Amino acid sequence: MLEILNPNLKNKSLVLNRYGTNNTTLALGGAAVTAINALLQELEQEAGTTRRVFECVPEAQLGWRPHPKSLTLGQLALHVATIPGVIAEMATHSPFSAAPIPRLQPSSVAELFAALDQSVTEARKILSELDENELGSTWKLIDGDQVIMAVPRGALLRTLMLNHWYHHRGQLTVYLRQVGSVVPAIYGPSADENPFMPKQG
Ligand code: NI
Repeated sequence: MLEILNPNLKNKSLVLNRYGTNNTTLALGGAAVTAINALLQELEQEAGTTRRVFECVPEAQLGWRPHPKSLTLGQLALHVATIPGVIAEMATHSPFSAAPIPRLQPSSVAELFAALDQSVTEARKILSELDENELGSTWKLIDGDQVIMAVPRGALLRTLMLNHWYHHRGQLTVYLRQVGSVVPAIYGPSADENPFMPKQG
């Protein structure tokens, strides 16, 4: 996050190479897929995993928070639910004016699933309509006449729509452990779930 705030860092050129207009296809097993299709596939896969994490959210604990400075379990889960749609939508507006993020408290787990479905539908639609060349164009976040962030649109989608989504989902699993719920396997086994071990008996 800090790296992409500074447009002078070397890292920026790596991002540009990856999403630049001259190199937007990735060869995978002989078949060329576009960078947008790669983002779309990842979105679908991770939406499924996020639903599994939401299945472990206990409704009675939505107001729990680990520290006075932290979001509640419900606020954090709702943030996770809305990230793909909100960031994809932001990517369609440049310059985008910075505004405080509302921290809404959901009253049910059903609300989380509904918000996630809506958010993923929105992100899917925006990505599907995006021109591959637009991934390399610069997206700017501004506060008045100050530029806070300037990155290629593809980098915004990679870091803020996806990586930032996983960051908060990982944080959410720590909350789940702390409230005594089940922690699902995500990229590897958890103490409660190990899909990689053969079933016994
Ligand atoms: Ni966040």
